[in-house]
Amino acid sequence: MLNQNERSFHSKTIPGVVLIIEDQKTFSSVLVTVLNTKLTCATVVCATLAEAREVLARSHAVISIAICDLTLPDGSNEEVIDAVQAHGIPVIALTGTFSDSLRNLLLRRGVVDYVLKRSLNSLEYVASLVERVTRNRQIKALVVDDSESSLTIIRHYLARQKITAICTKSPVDALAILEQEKDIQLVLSDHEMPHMSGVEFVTQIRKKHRKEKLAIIGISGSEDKTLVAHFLKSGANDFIPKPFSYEEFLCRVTQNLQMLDLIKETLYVSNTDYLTGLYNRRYFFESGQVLLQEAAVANQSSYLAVIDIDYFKRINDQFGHDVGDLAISFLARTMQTFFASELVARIGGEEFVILFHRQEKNEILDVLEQFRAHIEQTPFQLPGAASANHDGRLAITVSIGCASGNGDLHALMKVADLRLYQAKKAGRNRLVAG
Ligand code: GH3
Ligand code: MG
Repeated sequence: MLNQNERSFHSKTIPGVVLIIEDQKTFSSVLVTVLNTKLTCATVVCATLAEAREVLARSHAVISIAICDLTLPDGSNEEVIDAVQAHGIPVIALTGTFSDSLRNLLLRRGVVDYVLKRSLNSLEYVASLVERVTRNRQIKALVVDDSESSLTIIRHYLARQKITAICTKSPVDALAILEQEKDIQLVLSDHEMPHMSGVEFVTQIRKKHRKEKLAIIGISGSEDKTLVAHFLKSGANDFIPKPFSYEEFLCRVTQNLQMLDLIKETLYVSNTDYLTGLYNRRYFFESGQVLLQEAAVANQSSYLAVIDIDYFKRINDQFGHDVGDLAISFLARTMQTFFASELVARIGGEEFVILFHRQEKNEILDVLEQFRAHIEQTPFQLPGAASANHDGRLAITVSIGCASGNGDLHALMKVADLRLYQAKKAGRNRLVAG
């Protein structure tokens, strides 16, 4: 089931402010446009180092990342980078020219990445980097390597990308860490290690953790040409040969994390109702059936409630479709509050369901009755001012059918639907539970 993090995941909002230090006005305004097309973010543009220093002194606490041109009228490469990094702010360096010595300097200085100011493509790359680094602040990686120097380099490279790393020399300890730290999304593993090889380590992980949720990258300096295939066949998502450059490491890690994001986004879109953010019909029937079968195996009955707004068509007719949508959203929010630990879904226009995890019948009927009364007594705010027709607020009522059963969700649904129909027929705004 999707958790709250996953539900709010699709947002492309960058928290804080993106600082752009760039003296060419045309370039900075195109950059701001590209950032705003791809992301929702606040930007501040400074044309000189002096201006940037002022902004940093005043507002460093809210600046989440800086994009720095390296050729400013009043400062050298290193001065620009130092001024920003002094506040612990990650730097993406922009450069018009490129040389090995500049690359070495930038990497020594610990920038997240450097980008050649060439085309629109490079600006889009900057936008994707800003998004990646922002998301990386939530990413936890597990690094396993028996070599202290490798661990140090990888930890350092991950820190540059704002990824938190948990490092260990022992794959056995790493498996235990994975059990404890449920939010690890990336594993980087060496191959030749005492007690367990990297390939064996990956095999062990894949017994419990799917590729779509946890990315594993094998890392090795072995001459064995078949090792890459071994890693991938055991369930690794990718492989980086040692020795590797920072740029290669960054690209591989980014690509793998982006793949996880893409899968998460796709899952979110296919399982969620767009208007309310609740689960949709498809998700409800798929995961509801599993929950019901699990309950049946444990010899427990399951309870299902079907909720439908009364005379909803009249709201649409009288106030318009938009107000109808507001009523649906209001009901969905209230359901999320009342039934936070249950499976709640919108399965039709104004029809909602709750599959209860709890077992106690009286408790379930009590909370459903409280919910019905709360909806009746809590008008929601209409947009615009009050008019002769209404006082600016609108109350709705709901009818509820509730049923219990074992194993078959469709059969349970049929009974709950029948009871909903009985609630409607008996005058609406009531609960019928058989
Ligand atoms: P009852 O009390 O018997 O449930 O009557 P009702 O008017 O609520 O039910 P009916 O089935 O007659 O009408 C439901 C209406 O809901 C018809 C449809 O146009 C509207 N509807 C369905 N989906 C949406 C939606 O997403 N937004 C809005 N605003 N209206 C919707
Ligand atoms: Mg209705």
